[in-house]
Parts: sequence; C-alpha cells; structure tokens
Amino acid sequence: MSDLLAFAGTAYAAPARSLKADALSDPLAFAGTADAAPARSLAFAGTADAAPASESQAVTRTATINRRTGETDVSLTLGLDGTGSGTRTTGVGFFDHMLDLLARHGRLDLDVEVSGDLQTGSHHTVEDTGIVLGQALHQALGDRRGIVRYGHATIPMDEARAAAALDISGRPYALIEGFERLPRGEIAGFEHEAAEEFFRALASSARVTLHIQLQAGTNAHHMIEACFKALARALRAAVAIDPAETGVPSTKGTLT
Ligand SMILES: [Mn+2]
Repeated sequence: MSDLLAFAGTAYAAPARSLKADALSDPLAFAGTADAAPARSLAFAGTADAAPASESQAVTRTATINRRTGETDVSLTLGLDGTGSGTRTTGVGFFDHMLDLLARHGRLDLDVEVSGDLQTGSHHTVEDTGIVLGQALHQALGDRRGIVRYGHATIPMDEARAAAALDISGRPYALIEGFERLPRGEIAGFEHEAAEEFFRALASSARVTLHIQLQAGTNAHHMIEACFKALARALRAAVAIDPAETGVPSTKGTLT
C-alpha cells in the first residue's frame, strides 16, 4: 500500500488531478477528483487484481513530446481530459485552424509549437506534427485501462461531410477514403493532400486503427475541416473513461 501511495502521489501532482485522500483507502476504486466531473477526470490508482505495483504504470493522461529532425522541430503537450485550451503555432495558419478544431471538439488541452522547413511546403510540418501528436496520444493513454476504446462520428459542414471511426487497438492502420473528391490545391500554404498525411502519421504513431471517409463536398476548406472535426469527436469518445470498465477493454488483455 505504501508503494501505491507513493506512485499515486507523484502521478497526480497537478492540482486538477489530485487524488482525494479517501480514494487512496480503496485501491480498487477509481480515483475521482474534487473539482471536475468524475467521468471526465478519472485516472487510475492501480488495482489489487492487476499487475503488482512494481509493474503498474501511473496513467496521467497527459504527455509532452519534443521531436527534432533535419526538417522540423516539434514541441507538443497533450492532455486528454481537457477543454480545448492551449495554443497551436505551426507556421501554417490553416493547419493551426485545424488543430484548434481538433483540440476544441476533442476536448483536448493541446499546445503545439512547430518550426518546420516551410520553404519546401507544409508537408513535413503537417506530417511530423501528426507523428508527434500520435506519440503523445500513445503515451497519454498508458496501458489503455478503463477507456471506451471505440469512437465514431459523422460531421457535416455546409455542403461537406466526413466520417471518422477509431479503434484504440494497438494496431496501426489508416483507411482514408473519398479524398479523390478533394480538389487539388492549397489553402494559404497548406496543400490539401497534406491532410491525408496527417491522418496516416497520427494513426501510425498512436498505434490506432483510423478510418476517415470524405463523403461529400466541393469546398476544400469545408471538406478538410469536416474530417478534422469528425476525428475530434471520434477521438473524444474513444479516449473517454468508461466508468463501468475496470480493465483493459480487450479479450486479448492488451491494447498496446
Ligand atoms: Mn474553417
């Protein structure tokens, strides 16, 4: 028990995630927080029937990743139980707009700062941000215990419509359909086809199964925005804590 208290104490250093003292008396119970809706803010204090404390990992549902390559420098902080707060500055205005939507409708706290080789176009910046967001998602979800796992959404935006279906499966897979509908071109330096690269990079590094279908539309801004909003809503549903789920939601026993 003293081990459990020790790791729980360090895992919940942020005030918003602080454990109630009485929650610690029952390691089987999920640890609620004093100042937020329980369903949105649950974290795990470990369970008696799970791996021994020495093998357990505290899940903070947050992650910070810094990744620097010869093409981009990405700094990203993600919180799954958020409000859409944070700032997104990638140097590509339309991409910032898409990340803002993703955070807002996904209820993610998300800070993204990217310095990329925009003289080559937005491709590297967009793809590498997808890679790092996926890495952060993978890390923030920890052992996947207690999550809903699946999410889907179909979102219209004026004449455009997109659907996203997500399984936090541990198996990287991206099925992107309907992008032949997207007219060729760019929006203020964001090449339309970069959207697909973002979704593929995210699915790959987060190790999730992601299907995105662009179902209708003629305006590229609307079409891409509908895709990001559908992803946001699917992600929000899939990463949510399921109060009835006490283990890893898999008959296999693992989603990593
Ligand atoms: Mn817009």
